[in-house]
Amino acid sequence: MHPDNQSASTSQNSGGILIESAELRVVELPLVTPFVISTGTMTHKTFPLLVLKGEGLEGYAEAVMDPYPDYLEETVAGAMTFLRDVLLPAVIGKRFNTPYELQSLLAPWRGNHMAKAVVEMALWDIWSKSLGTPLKAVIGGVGDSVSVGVSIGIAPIEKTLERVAEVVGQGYHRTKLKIAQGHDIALVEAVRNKFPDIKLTVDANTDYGMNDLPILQALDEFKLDYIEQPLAFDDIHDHAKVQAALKTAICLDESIRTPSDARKALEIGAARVINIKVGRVGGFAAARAIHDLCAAFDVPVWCGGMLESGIGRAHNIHLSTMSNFKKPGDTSSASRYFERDIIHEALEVENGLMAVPNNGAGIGVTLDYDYLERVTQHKEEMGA
Ligand code: OSB
Ligand code: MG
Repeated sequence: MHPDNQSASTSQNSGGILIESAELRVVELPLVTPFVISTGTMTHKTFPLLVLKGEGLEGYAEAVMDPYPDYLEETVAGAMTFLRDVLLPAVIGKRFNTPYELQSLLAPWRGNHMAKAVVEMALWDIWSKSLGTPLKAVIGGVGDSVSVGVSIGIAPIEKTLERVAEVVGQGYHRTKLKIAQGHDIALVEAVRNKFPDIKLTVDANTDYGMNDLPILQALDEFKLDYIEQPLAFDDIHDHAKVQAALKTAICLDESIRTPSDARKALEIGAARVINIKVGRVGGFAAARAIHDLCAAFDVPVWCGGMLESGIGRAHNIHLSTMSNFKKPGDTSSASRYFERDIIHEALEVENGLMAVPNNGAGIGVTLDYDYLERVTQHKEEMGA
């Protein structure tokens, strides 16, 4: 068990990891196909990438905010400022006996869970490397592979049917359809008619309101495993009303940014499934707390994705090895998104299973610095 939160020590005692310097980049990778959800279209994946360095080791993480606030409020530019001016100076030169010691340095700052997460996740990576241990072992996960599904972006019905046939043929364990106003009942009906037995879910990315209850009740007839985030990103309360009106489980994504959000949602019955994105909730400490809370409420969780490169994908896969990740996660093959990834290892799914990367300790993948340089838009070094 972890010790209580304490201020990070700068003393030179052995044990733990001394963070000596950091490298912060903005990376942009072209997507193989544009990804369309109710809030907009992505053609590129643009993200802050952080390398923490110390004692000859490197810890990696990527942040999941978008350039503009369309999924949640954080932005890449805001995160870069907060990381450069505040969070990284607080971390560089400090020794961490456990990643939990970071919490007291993050606590004074409001929100910005995605920016906090990138520091926290890189610290877990370098810390588990300092122990010579895979990340999954230090977060309490087990197993060599995790169950995976696919998230299918918004497209015409015929195109969607082709995509579903493809991913079902590839053996993915669950198919999630992105829905939006005007792209919902007929789409789900067509997919369900053609694939009567697949594990099927929908994700509205907040496109509906309480007035749309009839649409959600129509979707209730298609044996969906869950309906993800139908209502506003900052709403928990009304999701409880919708959940009470449906047989199908509601799954919350955007609305859960903290363990306290999860507790409130569980207490009022706003969701019967929760999507945990470690990059959305502020890191592994919060992800583990939400995971455990959900288990106590007998609510299964699954690992969401944000079209991450191999670095974020590796973190997500390790997270998914924890026991209450009982539903397939969105850690599908990297090649579905990117022609070329920024890591050396290929993260590819076989028969619906993604192997937990194990090329060394920590997240078990290695940065391809040659390619990374080519896709880096901006780079700064601190403390070197
Ligand atoms: O809601 O899960 C979401 C991608 C961008 C923004 C939000 C979401 C998604 C996905 C993609 O569903 C999942 C993936 O990484 O494959
Ligand atoms: Mg979602």
